[in-house]
Amino acid sequence: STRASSSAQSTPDSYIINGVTYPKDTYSNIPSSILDKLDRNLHLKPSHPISILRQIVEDHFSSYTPLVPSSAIVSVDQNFDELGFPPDHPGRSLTDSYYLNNEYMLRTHTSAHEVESYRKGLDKWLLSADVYRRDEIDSSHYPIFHQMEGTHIWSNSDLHLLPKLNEELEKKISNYNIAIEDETFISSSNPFQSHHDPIHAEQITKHLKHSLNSLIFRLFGHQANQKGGEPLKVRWIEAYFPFTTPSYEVEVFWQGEWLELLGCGVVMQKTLDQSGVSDKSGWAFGLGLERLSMVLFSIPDIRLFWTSDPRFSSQFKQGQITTFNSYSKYPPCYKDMSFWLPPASTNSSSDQHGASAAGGKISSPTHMKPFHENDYCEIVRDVAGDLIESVTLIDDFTHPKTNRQSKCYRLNYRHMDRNLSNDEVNELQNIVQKRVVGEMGIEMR
Ligand code: FA5
Ligand code: MG
Repeated sequence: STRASSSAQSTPDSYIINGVTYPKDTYSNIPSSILDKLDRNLHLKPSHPISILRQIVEDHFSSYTPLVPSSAIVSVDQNFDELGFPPDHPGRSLTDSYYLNNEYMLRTHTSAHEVESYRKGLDKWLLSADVYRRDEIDSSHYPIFHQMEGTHIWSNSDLHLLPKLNEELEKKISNYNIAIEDETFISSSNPFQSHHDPIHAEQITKHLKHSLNSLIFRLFGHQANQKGGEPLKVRWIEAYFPFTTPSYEVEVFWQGEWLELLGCGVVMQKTLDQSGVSDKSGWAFGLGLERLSMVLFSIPDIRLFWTSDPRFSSQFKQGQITTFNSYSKYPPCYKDMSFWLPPASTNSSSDQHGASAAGGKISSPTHMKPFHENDYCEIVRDVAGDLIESVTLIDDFTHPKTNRQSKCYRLNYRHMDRNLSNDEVNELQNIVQKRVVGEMGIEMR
């Protein structure tokens, strides 16, 4: 069975996870659908596509120490404060992250483990883990996904070695049929750190780019070469993270769209200072394993990673990137839901830890909370579990006289392993309706 070996329970007063009690407070917002999936560890099941990619990345960076943190629970300090997230960063809000209470949360990214890993004295490591974010629902978004963090730091007295290392990497990466677009430059919005000698900072940035391009060649090179002619398009763009500068994101062009694979940058001195390694400098990246798997294995729906259907699991072999053959899906069934928002509601949405710090105040857990799509989606997901395939806004209307706002969402249900009956779907839809009316103060149209 794929069942977790851990135990997670929610009582009215507390969460009890692997024997540890976390008292609930006004922050507590983890539904049972998420608790049930803690410690499923897809990234550690040898022939699961998420794990196959983890192993290939570990094999590529073979001199880096692989790390696996023991629990998805981290302190708010580890996930945000230590990394320099400002107090009003939107990623901290209750609509975007899962909190046990005001002190502990489910990590939203593997960067939460940077400080403790540097503290171990490791200069080169890779860390893979499940991460949790409240999010919309569609074929590429799921509230749990997997990241891999990688980093390389050097004693400042060794930075003079970098030009030689960079030359070797440049030689290695010159033979692949991949077109890399990089028009990024250093500017006041994406600067070197002031205490770094710009010559050293430039060499670290080069080593970062060469190392990741070489990983991308390793992952995509075979496919790009096979296609004959058409090079795979990869681009580097400037980004912002509170814990790196300069910062970048890497995207690949896939099925007509640019798909973001990873965020990265030169590690902020503050992170290294807190880790007790002030005399070191280097780079770090955070890679989304689902995104990469969907592209490399041609997996069309992110929920497939969680299925126990052997038609899925039997297709993958350790060490191999193969094309997934979609098996026939059972038919979908959709139902629309129209409702009026509570008065004076505003929309908000944000993802991405790189998002600018502007705007999102921590939402207070009171009844007159503004409508947020993530809250809506979470109730839908809590009721329908993996039977919900997508939730799409199909109409957004403001009454010209009363100024009241209404929305219509299309809820698309589908069972992965059998047909769903109309009665079954109606029943789910009714439960969703009751819960959103009761919990979100909205009114059905
Ligand atoms: C981060 O999480 C940073 N911690 C990355 C980082 C690490 C930057 C080290 C600098 C240094 P971001 O939120 O952009 O950044 O997520 C990183 C990657 O995770 C994305 O590029 C994407 O591949 C993946 N990802 C993000 N959100 C989702 C999602 N909802 N579903 C699937 N994959 C996602
Ligand atoms: Mg991003």
